[in-house]
Amino acid sequence: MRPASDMRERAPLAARPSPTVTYREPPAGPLPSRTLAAFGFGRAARAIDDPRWLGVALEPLGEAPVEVWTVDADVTYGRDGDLRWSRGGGWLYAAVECDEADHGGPEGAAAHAYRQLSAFVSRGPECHVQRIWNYLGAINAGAGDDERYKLFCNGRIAGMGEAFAQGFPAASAIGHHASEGLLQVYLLATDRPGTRVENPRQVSAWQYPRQYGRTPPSFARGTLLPADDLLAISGTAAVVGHASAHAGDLAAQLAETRRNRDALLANGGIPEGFDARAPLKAYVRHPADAAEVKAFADAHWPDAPLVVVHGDICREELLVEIDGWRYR
Ligand code: 3EB
Repeated sequence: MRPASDMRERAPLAARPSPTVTYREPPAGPLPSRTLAAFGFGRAARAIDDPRWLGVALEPLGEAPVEVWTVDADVTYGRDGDLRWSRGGGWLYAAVECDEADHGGPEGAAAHAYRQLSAFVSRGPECHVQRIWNYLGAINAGAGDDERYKLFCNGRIAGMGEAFAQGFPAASAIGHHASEGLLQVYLLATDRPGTRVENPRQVSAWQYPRQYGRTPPSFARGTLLPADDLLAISGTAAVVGHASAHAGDLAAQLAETRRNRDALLANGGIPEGFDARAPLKAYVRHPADAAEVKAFADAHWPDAPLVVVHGDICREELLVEIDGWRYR
């Protein structure tokens, strides 16, 4: 329950505009004061000693820009154990990086990361988590309920706690090829609730049947941010109903993914298509497929900035997943 005073304060205030998300040349100097977070991709990315910087453990396939989140306010930031945070203009970025070896494996590490993030988010005004990213190694290793992704899902729900009691955020969960025990989780939260958007073509992930693991994945297909100006789009793949479609067929998976993305926009009341302000990220299981993925994106979303990275999708038969943002 939120205290009544909070409700009174919130009602007359308009939600503040969403951060801008852009792909840019790597910054030459320190991060600007209105940068909420900045992400480099892969081993070659320059490390910046700033809590707002995260070196994402996914190798770029082709161009390697830096992803920058900018808010319309000065940003404060700091560290708290293995958590890093920044806040400004009603927005909060928080990230945890940890080693599974310190937490007994993928389940314990996910529980640890989510507990840290939940506790931190619950302490401040920006307590509404809108979007979260998860990168773990060897995501498809292990059989049946012991597949590492499924263990991650068990730990994620265990650690979520109160901060996620109002519903799950939009999310991506991707396998990296850096050191196997590394878990990276980072989020965007804000001081007003957003609106979850599901996809009528897909069973909501938290309602997936038992065959996908003991714990259904805890994410929403998308979140419309509080100012109603931006849809955060979860990792989207060729899942129809709850089943994977077109196992092993990249072209068909891409077409199905596009239908899913279009259906999500339509259901969220967002104009169709992905324009120059709609940064997209494609996670590709086989680096040799990157060119076809890029050609598909160029054909259908020619204006949308695209980063392609080497990342494994959480179901072994899926070859590609695409997430991103769509400003109204
Ligand atoms: C799917 O639709 C594909 O576990 O957080 C997509 C986005 C997927 C997020 C997650 C998983 C997650 O089920 C997989």
